[in-house]
Amino acid sequence: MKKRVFSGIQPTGSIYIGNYLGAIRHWVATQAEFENIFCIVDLHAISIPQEPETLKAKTREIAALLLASGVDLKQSAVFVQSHISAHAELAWILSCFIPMGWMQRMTQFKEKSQKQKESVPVGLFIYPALMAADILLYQTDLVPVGEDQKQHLELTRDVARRFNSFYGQTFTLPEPSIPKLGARIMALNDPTKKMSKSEIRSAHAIHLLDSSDEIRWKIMSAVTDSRREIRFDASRPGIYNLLTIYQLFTGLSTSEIEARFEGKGYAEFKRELAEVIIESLQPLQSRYRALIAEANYVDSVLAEGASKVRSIAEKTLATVREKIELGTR
Ligand code: ATP
Ligand code: LTN
Repeated sequence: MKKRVFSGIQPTGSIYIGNYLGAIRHWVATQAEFENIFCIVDLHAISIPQEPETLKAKTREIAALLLASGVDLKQSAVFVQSHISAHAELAWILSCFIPMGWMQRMTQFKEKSQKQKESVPVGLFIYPALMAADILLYQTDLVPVGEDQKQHLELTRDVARRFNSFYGQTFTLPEPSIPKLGARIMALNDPTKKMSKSEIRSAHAIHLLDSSDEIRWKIMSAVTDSRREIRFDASRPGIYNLLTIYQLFTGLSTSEIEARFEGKGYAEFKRELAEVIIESLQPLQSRYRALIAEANYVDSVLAEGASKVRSIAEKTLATVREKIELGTR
């Protein structure tokens, strides 16, 4: 039996190369080995305010981008979180088994709530309970994510363990699968921060749908340092990040890359990096354009995805309800 993979992505902002290199590319690369479920997490997205029309458009956009990136519907199901109400129900139940202290330790919440203080929605605080529900509903073995999600995965395992110890074996304990390279792509305008969807400044991230000119401009204006040598040196975060991106797109080794740019300047390296990214994204972009023109097709893929996996989620939820003895039937 194949192991089951589950992962999620939010339909907010524009998908950028951090999401692609840290997550989506791995989903695609290993999909033949596993049984895969990929979820567009719109309930997570509304933990920060969303325009209804934008949310709808972004949900379709992400579905089309996943297909354009190579997600194969023969091997993987793609669906929208809110289409299966078991996610919200299990999230509530799990939130009753998660101590406040565990939630209060979540660094993503601390970072994201900093500016909002008292007006921060409760949903953003309990976001990890919903993520745990997503994963546990499908008896997931492996969760391929970027490094920023590691702590949420630990909480998921902790709550699964706690529930299992109260009620007997109910949930599979999921393992995180975090790539060795590319698990934390840094922002172009500030290489000390993670590249993020919530940051809208234009020189921050390269989006998968950026034009060639945008990509050239963003790479040329990426923050580096005043040194000259082009080396993989983690203490120089700007150039290190750009070299990592170059490596991930070309598949060359660190020594091959250092040799290639020996004696050359940052400008020359950046010019070549921009062309590598443009060329790598081009086939994806043209597949995307063809797919997004067929909104009905994309919607039907999502409807089919939900009908394919719904019974797995409902079975787990039924077991949970029985164990707790919720309701009388
Ligand atoms: P935000 O940055 O607003 O928090 P996000 O892009 O992190 O949003 P998602 O769209 O849900 O949120 O992320 C999808 C996947 O991309 C996750 O597995 C996440 O770990 C991964 N990811 C996000 N940012 C990066 C990054 N800078 N480097 C590597 N992987 C990333
Ligand atoms: N929290 C994740 C998105 C996400 C997810 C999931 C990832 C929601 N549910 C389940 C893996 C498994 C994020 O913000 N990147």
